[in-house]
Order: sequence, then structure tokens, then C-alpha cells
Amino acid sequence: MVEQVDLDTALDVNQDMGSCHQSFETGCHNQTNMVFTYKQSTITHQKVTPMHQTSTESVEDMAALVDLHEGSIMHNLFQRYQQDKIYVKSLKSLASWLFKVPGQRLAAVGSTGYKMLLLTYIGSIVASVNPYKSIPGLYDCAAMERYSKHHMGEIPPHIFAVANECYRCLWKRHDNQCILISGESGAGKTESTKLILKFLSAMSQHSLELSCREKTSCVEQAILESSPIMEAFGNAKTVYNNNSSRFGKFIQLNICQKGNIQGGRIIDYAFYLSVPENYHYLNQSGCIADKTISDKDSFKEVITAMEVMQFSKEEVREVLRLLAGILHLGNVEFITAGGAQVSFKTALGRSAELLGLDSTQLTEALTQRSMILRGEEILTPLSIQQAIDSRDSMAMALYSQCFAWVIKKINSRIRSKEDFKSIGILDIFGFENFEVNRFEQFNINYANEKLQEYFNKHIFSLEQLEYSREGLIWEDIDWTDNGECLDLIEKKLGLLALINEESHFPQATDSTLLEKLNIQHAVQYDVRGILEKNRDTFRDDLLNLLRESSLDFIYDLFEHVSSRNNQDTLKCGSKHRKPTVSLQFKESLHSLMATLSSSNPFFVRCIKPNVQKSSRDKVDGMREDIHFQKARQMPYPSWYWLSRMNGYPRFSMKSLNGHGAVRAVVFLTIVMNSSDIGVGCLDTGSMPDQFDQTVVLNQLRYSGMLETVRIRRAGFPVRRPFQDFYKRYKVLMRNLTLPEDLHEKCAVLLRLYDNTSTEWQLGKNKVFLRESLEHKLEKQREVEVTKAAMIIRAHILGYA
Ligand code: AD9
Ligand code: MG
Repeated sequence: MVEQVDLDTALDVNQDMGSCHQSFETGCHNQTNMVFTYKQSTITHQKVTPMHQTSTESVEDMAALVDLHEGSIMHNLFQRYQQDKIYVKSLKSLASWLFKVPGQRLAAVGSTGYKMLLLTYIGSIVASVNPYKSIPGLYDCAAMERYSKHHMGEIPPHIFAVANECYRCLWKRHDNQCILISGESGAGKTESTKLILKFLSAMSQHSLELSCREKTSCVEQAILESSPIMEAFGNAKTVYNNNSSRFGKFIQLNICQKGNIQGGRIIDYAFYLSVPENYHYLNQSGCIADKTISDKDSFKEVITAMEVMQFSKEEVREVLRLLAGILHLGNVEFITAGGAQVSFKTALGRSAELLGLDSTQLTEALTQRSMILRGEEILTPLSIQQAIDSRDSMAMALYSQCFAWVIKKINSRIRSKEDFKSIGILDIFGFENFEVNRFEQFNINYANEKLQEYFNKHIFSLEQLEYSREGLIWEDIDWTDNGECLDLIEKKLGLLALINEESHFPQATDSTLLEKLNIQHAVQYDVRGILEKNRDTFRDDLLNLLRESSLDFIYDLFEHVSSRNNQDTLKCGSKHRKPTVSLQFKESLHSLMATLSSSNPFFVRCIKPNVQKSSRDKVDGMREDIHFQKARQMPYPSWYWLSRMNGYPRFSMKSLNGHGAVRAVVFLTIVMNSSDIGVGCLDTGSMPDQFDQTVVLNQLRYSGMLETVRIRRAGFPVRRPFQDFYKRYKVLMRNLTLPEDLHEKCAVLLRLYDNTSTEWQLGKNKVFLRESLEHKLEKQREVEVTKAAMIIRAHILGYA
């Protein structure tokens, strides 16, 4: 039993396994630097089958995998990742048939509050694994050229292929398109966004007429240049990503009939952008320098970009001055002497000067609170903590107003009148799970759940709804619905409602909020600071001070900022309340979803291979020398599937994937709850640490990748109304005896091609086909049409 031997070798941990079964105990095993937990299960050899060839060799299209389960999908990603092929797609070229049946794809459904357009056909889904290094030639001009000339599916999957298909769809379908990029923090969303912009700008320039080349190429350049500016202001280093977006953006490119970009719009979904621990007060971050980033070059890039974006020299100077003012403000410290007193006057003086404020007034505003009560000014001294809070809230207000101004400025530069159609690209902040998760993570993760809901709706609900509406025989594919999670956040008495309710009680504190949340739900977020951040209170006296700045720039930033909800307005009725941060966030998410719902979606799923942000290259030497000698000699890959193993527990074993300590890593997983239950035992001895199975598998699981591939494969992506089908393939039915009924006519032809009817089904109004059958029909049709053309030609020439 050759397979068993390999399986044993691969596992290399349980020497006393029987010859015809393999057993594991529950517990913890530690042998030669290898620690893992495992559970008992028995795998009889009859159930072990060698993996299919499609799994030993990698495939571009995951729907082509014969063994389809988490393990095989993961192994496929891994194999491609090893060869620097970071893209895979999860379905065959849908786009090529998308356009063949225009006008059939819209149906209206009104279940979600707003009326949603229901797209029966969905665009492509491409997954990418972050290589954390630049891959030569992957994104150069030649690659752009190549992808611009091919349909999706004709050449290997690529982010450019998505951009290209999306661009083509604009004309073929005549509706707005959007590309939704999702993935955890650091998975590569922002990089993908920039690559899409790069490709679309190049496409736009290709389709230009010479006369207008100069003018519009500026718009394209301006759109490209918006990235470094926005990243400079809106990104920060976190443990997950050195260049982590702290704001979500939706870039809308307006495309004219001729095909070039006329302009665009950037909508920022940023509300908590300037949280001090993430941003300024740079010395607190514990990381001033980053080897991967050259501050000097980045600075130059931003300044150049601002120039291209037509920020005047004066404006650039003012922005920099404001930033310096914030940094000095952050250095202001306090001591107690009755109330808080400023201890470090130099910082305060510099800050006041840079911000155009009177230093005495600034000192007063930071150390005491002024309120007007019955026409009289009441001054209350602040404690040290309150003084620090007022300093921070002032810095935050300055930063966020400045960021809003930058976005406004960029938009005014790239704005156009709404043209023919648009392509929207959504790049949000990815899912985050730190040791302590606060209000920011709550909002970030809420946005990610919302995007996942949109994905689920399109890939699973709508697709299966269409099958049931058409009466197809179809076994529903189970998928993980995140509805409950969203209900927990959004519904009555949900987290948002409770947080907002508590934010409106002036006396409420983090503890009262915690109590309330715990009574209703058990949640794993740190409540500290939630109420303050949600109320976004900015004292009126601080606002008034900033409006007294001698600098027009600062005055303008705050001119239209409405008075925040101080204690008095909190007491007013709900009508006058300023909406809380989370309410604004929810509303902007819902309006974003409404925009997305009226566009044709493409999905990019970014996956990160490890949490150390490292590339494959970095460990090769070490791996070779020390740890993986043995693994390299093994017959590779030792990878087996168990079929139909219902009832076995799901478990996975993974070594503590430390640096260097691991001799061989064993990955074993049993997939439950599906008909093709399998166990994949992958000898990962030759797998670099950089492809961390647990990290990848986790992402595949919660993004519903397995179910996505399954539905794509089981589904019938080609669908044509009976009349259309008959018209197109009548030429193949010439010698057949056909019944009267149109429905039956189609069936006769289809049975001829596939008697078992696995590749087709008849719905109430349409014929549903798998792509392979459509290809056969098309090929035969071509033969028949050519024959017919020859006969006609012969007639004309008088040979017949
Ligand atoms: V967050 O949610 O904003 O924290 P993103 O946006 O998903 O996150 P980002 O695009 O910023 O992640 O990628 C993180 C880093 O991975 C980048 O700074 C690059 O160093 C690296 N990366 C990502 N994609 C690629 C790629 N296609 N090629 C090379 C890449 N490097
Ligand atoms: Mg990002």
C-alpha cells in the first residue's frame, strides 16, 4: 500500500500506526522541535485515494480542480504561489458569455429596504496571494498590452484581466461597473486598486484621439497621483501592514463614450482617521523608521503628486505647516498645579505660531473649559487627563479637516460631469483583529462584514434564486451566511443601537455601556473610549479658538464646521442631535451598498500568505540548509484525499510555526459538512514558512472561497431564452425530427450532445448550460455555418 507509506512519512509523527489505518489521539505532541495538538480519528485505507492530477499540477481556474475541497484549493494556491503565480480565478471565463445575451439580466427585488437591482449574471472572481515582493514583469507595459488584448480566461488570471474585462463590460452591457476588493489588513487591496487604476489609465489613453490626448492624459495622471497623497495622509503603520489604509475609499472613474476617463471622484469613508495612537505623536508609535520605506523618496513623491494635482506652492506649504503645528501640539505636556498647567512652553509656543493662534488663548483653551451659561462665561479648570484629551481632540480635528480638504481638492481636480458610465473601485480597510480591539476595529470589521454580505448576496443568494425561479433541479449549496453577525450589529437592540443610545446619555460612561452590552450580547471588543469616539465631541470653545486663527487656511478649514454636541445639545431632543460617528458610518456604508447594487460587480479576493509580511524569497536559504533537507528527499507531494467521511471531526494540525524551529510542518485537515469530505495531508516540509497554512485557510474559510468555487462549478453559467437558443442552433437541428414545442425542440438537440443531461437543464424560460457544452455547440455550429457558406458559394459559382 504505497499510499499509506507516503502518508506515514509525511506525518512523520506517529510511528505506531497500523498498516491499514491511521490514528491520532487527542492531545499535544512534542517531538524534535515540533509541537502540535491533534485529535483522535481513524482513517481506513479504503478511503484513501490518490490525489487527482489537477491537484498535483496547479490549475489557473479553481473550478477545474477535480478534487474540490479546502485542502485542494489551498494546495493549488500554494503551488502557484511558489512559482510566483499569485493570481487564480474561481470560475471559467464568465465574461465571454456575459455579453452574448444582452438584456436578460435584470430583475427587481425589494427585500432589503432599498430597491435593489438583481444581477443574474455575475462577473468574475479573482483571488490573489500577496507576494510581499515585486515580481519582475508582472505589471509592466508589456503585461498591460497583453491583457488589454485578451478576454478573461484566454491568458493566465491577473488583476489586469479583471480591469480589462470590467472596462469592456462597460460597452457591452451599458451599465456601470464596480470592482470590489476585499481581504484582511495587509492582503493587498490598496496595491490592487493602484494596479487597476494604472491599467485603466493606460486603456484610457489608448482610446484617445490625438487631438485631445494632452488634455485628458492629465486627468489620468491626476487620478494616479491621488494615491501617494491619500496614502501620505490616510495610511499608517500597524502590526499587520506597514502602509495600512485608515480610511476606505471608493474611486469612481467617469468614462466617456469614446472610452477614455473624463474624470473621477473619490469618496472617503473616514471618520476616525486621526486617532492619536495610530498617527501623529510619532514617537509613541515605537517605529519611526521602516526599512521598507524611504521617507525621503515618499516625501518627494507626495510633493510632486501635489504639484501635478495643482495644489499651489502656497497650499502645499500651508498643509505642511499645519502638520508641523499638530506635531508640536502633541508635545505639549501638563502638570498639576490646582488644575492642569502647560509644562513645556516651547512646544506650545511653536504650535500656536504654526497654527496662527494666540499662545495665551491656546494655553487657556487646553487647560480650562469655557461654557456660556445664561449669558455668562463659566470657566472650569481641567484635570491633567482632561487637558490631554483636549489637546488630542484639537489635533484630531485639525488633521481630519485637513484630510477632508485634501480629498476635496483632489476631487475638484479630477471631477467631470457624469459621463457615459462609470467604473467604481472599492478599497476599504481590511479586517483587523489585534490583541485589543477598539471602536476603530469595530467599524472596520463592520464595513468588511457589509462587503461580505454583498458578495454572498451576489454569489450565492441571487444565483440560487434564479435556479429556483426557473424551476431547475438544483441542490442548494450551503454557504456561511453572515446575516446573524450583521443583525448583531445593525438590528434593533444590536450593538450600534446600544452604543448610540448610550452616547446620547450625558452621564453614560464606558462602564455603563459595557454593562448594557453584556446584558444583551457577549462581545469581544474593548469598550474603552467608545462613547467619546462615537460622540465625537469637540468643544465649542476649542472650535471658536481655531476659527480665530490668523491663518486663512486654518480659518477656512473650520468655517463650516458645525457646533458639536456639548452638554447642552445633548440634552436637546433627538432632532437637534448631531449624528454619532457610528451612525454616520452606517449611513455611508448603506449608501455605498446602494451605489454598488446598481453596478455590475467584479470581485478581487486578496489573501495574505503570512502575518510576518514576508516574501517567499526570504527564507529559501535557511530552509535549504537547516530544516528541510529531509523533506526535500521525500516523494512530493504526499497528499491524499479521503472521500465521504461524514461524521469525522474537523481538525487541523499545525506546528507552532516559529522561525527556524520547525523541522517539518504537517498540515492535516478533514473537511466536514460537504458531500466530498476529504482529508488532505500535505507534506509541508518543502513549504516555506511564508505560506502559513492556518493563516491562508482561515481566510479561505471566512471568505467562503470553497463554496464560491463549488457553486461556480456546479452552476450553469450559460443561460439563454428558448427562442434565442433555438435561433442560434437551428442550423444543428436540420436533420432531426423535431416536435412542435419550442421547449422540446431545444431538448432534442441537447440530448443529442449530452444524453445524461448533466451539462444542461431546461428552466421555465431558459436553457441553462455548462460552458463546456456551449463550447461544443459553438464549435459544431461554426462547422455547419462554414459548410453552408461553401454550398452557397458553390451555387453562386454554378458548381452545384
Ligand atoms: V489594509 O486593509 O489597508 O491595512 P491592504 O490595502 O489590503 O491592507 P496593501 O495593498 O497596503 O494591503 O498591501 C500591503 C503590502 O503588501 C504592500 O505595501 C506591498 O508591500 C505588499 N503587496 C501587496 N500586493 C502586492 C503585489 N501585488 N505585489 C507586490 C504587494 N507586493
Ligand atoms: Mg489598504
